[in-house]
Amino acid sequence: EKPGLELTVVSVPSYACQRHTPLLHHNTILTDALSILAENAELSENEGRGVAFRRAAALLKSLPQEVRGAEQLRGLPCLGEHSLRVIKEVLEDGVSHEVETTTHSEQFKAMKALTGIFGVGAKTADRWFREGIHTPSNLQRSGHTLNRAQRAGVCYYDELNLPVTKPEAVAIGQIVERAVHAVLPGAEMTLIGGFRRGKQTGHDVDFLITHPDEGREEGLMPKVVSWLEAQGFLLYQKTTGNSYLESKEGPARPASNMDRFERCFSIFRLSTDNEGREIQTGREIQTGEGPRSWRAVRVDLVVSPYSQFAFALLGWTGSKLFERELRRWAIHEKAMTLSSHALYDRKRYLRASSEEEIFAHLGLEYIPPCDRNA
Ligand code: TTP
Ligand code: MN
Ligand code: MN
Ligand code: MN
Repeated sequence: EKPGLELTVVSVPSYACQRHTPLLHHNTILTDALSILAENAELSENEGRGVAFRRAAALLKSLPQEVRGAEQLRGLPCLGEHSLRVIKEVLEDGVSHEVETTTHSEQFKAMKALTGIFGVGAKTADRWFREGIHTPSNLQRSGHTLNRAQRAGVCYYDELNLPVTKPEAVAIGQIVERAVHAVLPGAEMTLIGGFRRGKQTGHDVDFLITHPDEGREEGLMPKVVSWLEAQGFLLYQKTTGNSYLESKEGPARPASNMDRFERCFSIFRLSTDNEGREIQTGREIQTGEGPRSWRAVRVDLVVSPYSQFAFALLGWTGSKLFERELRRWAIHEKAMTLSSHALYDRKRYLRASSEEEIFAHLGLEYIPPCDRNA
């Protein structure tokens, strides 16, 4: 055996929520390949296959060293037959034939382009693809009736596919904070999603809003939205009222993984120069009519009651795979149910006022947000 190829890992736990997964890791070439296959499976609505590739990629992201040979993978969990085959191919040849074929396939390219439109999911995109629609411009020419979200999605297509930078996220945060404080003094706002995990860019910016006096947060979203609209900050918004039931035994267990918080999916109009009160983000948007001094940014807002805040924070920080693994750990290893609202040990509601307490209830080591990049 060649020296120096031995990984210094003795054993790696099999759930992503048991591991530290930093943003920057040592196996990007392998995880990029597996992510393409995961994405393709998800776009083909093959969820199980998608999760298998995501789990394999997450395992590699958590390793302390670069994998140089397949022999180093012996005894590691989460690597299915298919993922192992792809990994070996990339290690030996530098590329995987399946990944190359996928990236160049007309269907994959079209599905990515179409689901890249805000308001378009895999089902709709697939229907359009079968009709010969492969791009947003094909769609515009097709004469299909689009809903309000999709019309905004097509209108701001290029900008919404431009990564949101950290300074832009900070600038949006300042606007949301002003809105929240203007309509409800004492309300608290927290950055969640990828930016809370330390990402330097994102596809959107996510915020969680709450108030220390339980009940004061009720009906907060429409007020925040009205304030933002009056100030001209919103290009699009869709607000959904909360739909959870609560009793003295705690919040009801949601039937699905979708949570039931009051929320708003929106598109912000963010100034990119110093004319507005927002900070300079140093970016000029090119349009058909020439440059302009603002850009469109996707923003998600969620409101939670104070008693559910820790669960909402944990549930909305991600990554999506980390969340899925937490719920899987809870059910399969602890016979508990975890949601963004609550944790139940069979019938018993387990209270928590911090993420640390939730990890403790679950019998897990605390993993900080920057290590949840599974
Ligand atoms: P996203 O904003 O989709 O993802 P992200 O912030 O991790 O990555 P990106 O930089 O691309 O934006 O979702 C953030 C978290 O919110 C994710 O962990 C899943 C959670 N979430 C819910 O719990 N319920 C929902 O309905 C949605 C849309 C997201
Ligand atoms: Mn080969
Ligand atoms: Mn996000
Ligand atoms: Mn989001």
